[in-house]
Amino acid sequence: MMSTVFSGIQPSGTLTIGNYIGAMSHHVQFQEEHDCFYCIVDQHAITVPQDRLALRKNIRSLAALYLAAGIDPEKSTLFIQSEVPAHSQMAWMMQCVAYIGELERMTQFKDKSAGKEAVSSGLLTYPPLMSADILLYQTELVPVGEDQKQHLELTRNLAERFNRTYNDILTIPEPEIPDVGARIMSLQDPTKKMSKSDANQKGFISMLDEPATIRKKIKSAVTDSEQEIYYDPENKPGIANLLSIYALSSQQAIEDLVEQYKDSSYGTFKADVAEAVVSMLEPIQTRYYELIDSEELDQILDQGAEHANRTANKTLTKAERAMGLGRKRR
Ligand code: ATP
Ligand code: LTN
Repeated sequence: MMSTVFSGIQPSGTLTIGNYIGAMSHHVQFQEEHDCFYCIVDQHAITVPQDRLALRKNIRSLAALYLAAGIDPEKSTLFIQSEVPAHSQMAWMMQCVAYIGELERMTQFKDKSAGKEAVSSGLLTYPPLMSADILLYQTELVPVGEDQKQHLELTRNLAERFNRTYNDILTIPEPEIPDVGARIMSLQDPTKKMSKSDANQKGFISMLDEPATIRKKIKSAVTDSEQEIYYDPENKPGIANLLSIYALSSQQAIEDLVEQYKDSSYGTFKADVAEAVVSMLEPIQTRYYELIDSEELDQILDQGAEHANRTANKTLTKAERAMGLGRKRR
């Protein structure tokens, strides 16, 4: 059955292969069966300090990457969050539905604010904005990585609370979390998730890294002192992570790879993991460089914003009415 799908990615740096394997590749598959909205969430990115020129560049780069990875503007709506004002309008309303206590309990807030002195209030109210993103489109499915599960749970609670308190107008969304690849880990610390904002460049592979860089980063990935290749995320997180990356880059099963490499050294194995990643990224990078400075990219984003505005404003109007904002319209 065709469902409405919504997902967002922050333009906070060049996407990593974790973002691609855990999120973007699924977004591409979803558009074949569903009505999809994919949003570049620039307003989420400013919850932590951003350099304005870098942010501009990252927004455009993310849009080009989405398209290069296979998002088809004929099938999906690709747009920039700040170009659809309904997101911040609805976010304010969701902030008034959310309790401070439940926002303070979010793991992402705790992680990103820990030990910092100047924590923006936007970092705390980030989840109501994410809820607004999702709820404006009457979304049924939200494909995300494991780390976003808690925000999805909160979104469901806020939507139910809104419906109970005001009027039953919001669709309750379901998370869609892939079983394998939902959590690609850092190459330097395989107990931490791979993250594009990691200060240590060696921890992640960016989707735009050159083949030589990819080979170097995988070669220096932290593993263990054993010399045997098998899948055990608990005790061998480094090797398990490389096995996942290999499996998902080359569309093979982890068991088959384990069988194939049971007598190989870590060195041989790592070299092959690197080649699998290089081949996965090659066609995406080629298309990316064709798009990045093109007018076609702007046209697609203009069209996306127009369609998103039309759709989002319908829910926004209903929600404002349900809460009693503004004047009664005839
Ligand atoms: P940041 O480092 O800026 O916090 P991030 O790299 O964690 O960002 P997001 O923009 O927060 O990425 O996430 C985009 C999407 O990618 C989300 O759906 C998220 O769940 C998914 N994702 C992020 N990191 C990983 C990972 N290491 N493995 C699998 N999926 C991931
Ligand atoms: N919080 C998400 C990004 C995000 C999102 C969304 C994901 C913002 N709005 C709506 C799915 C649906 C993140 O940091 N990965």
